[in-house]
Amino acid sequence: MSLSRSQISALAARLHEAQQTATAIEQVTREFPALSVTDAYAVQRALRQLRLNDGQRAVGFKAGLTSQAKMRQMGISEPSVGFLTDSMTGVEGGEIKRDELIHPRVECEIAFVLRAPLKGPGCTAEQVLEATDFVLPALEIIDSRYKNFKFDLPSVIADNSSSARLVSGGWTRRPQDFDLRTEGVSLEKNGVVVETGAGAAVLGHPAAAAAMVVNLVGQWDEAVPEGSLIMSGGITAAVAVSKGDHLQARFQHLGSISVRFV
Ligand code: OOG
Ligand code: MG
Repeated sequence: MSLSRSQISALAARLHEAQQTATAIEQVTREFPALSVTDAYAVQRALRQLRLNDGQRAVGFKAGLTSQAKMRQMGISEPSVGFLTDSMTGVEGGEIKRDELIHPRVECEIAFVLRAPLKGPGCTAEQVLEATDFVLPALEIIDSRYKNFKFDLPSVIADNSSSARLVSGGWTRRPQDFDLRTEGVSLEKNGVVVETGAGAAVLGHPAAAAAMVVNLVGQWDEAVPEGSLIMSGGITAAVAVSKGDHLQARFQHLGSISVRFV
């Protein structure tokens, strides 16, 4: 680790404030060019602690940058992980306040809900499927706290992989009952299809992306608890949204979910 405890706390506090005030800041690697991925996850965990201290409840984890569409869009070729809290969850068919966010974007994901805890290293896609209670469709609303939505890998990890909001709904299904790899999805913005994709976009299988999450979290000796939500990463590229926009994802076997920005 190249950063001291107090530097890690200071960076976490800066990112926490940027999120709370919806104000874009410089990438953290501007000031700390040597910031490693390990340092960045230490900042992310300190940020999680700040949010838990504020009374938020941890609800799970998300994979970031698991699809080619996302890697190409962001210019980063390595996946990341972020934490999720209850304050990030929105209501299916509900509204999201645009002004609480800096420059929101929306992407389609498949989410897993665990009925048994999982711990890495060595977690496999098969183990994820076995430990899954059900899968459900989700829209993730990401919002980088960095100016111009631009970042390198350590910076985006410190910023909790751009996590901002998520909306899940549609139908809950057992992952054994259909093929998650060929599960198709289309994303409409104001009635126009703007993105399409299928489950295999995320590391070949959404369960492989979820296993990656478990293994990364396992690196700091943490298990993913029973009942956790694991978001397996954007299948499609993320779409920028403005006030008034209506976003709807239609999944082949998982139903549809929508959200409106107000
Ligand atoms: C980083 C977060 C990526 C995903 O699903 O790939 C992400 C970003 O693109 O801002 O959530
Ligand atoms: Mg995502």
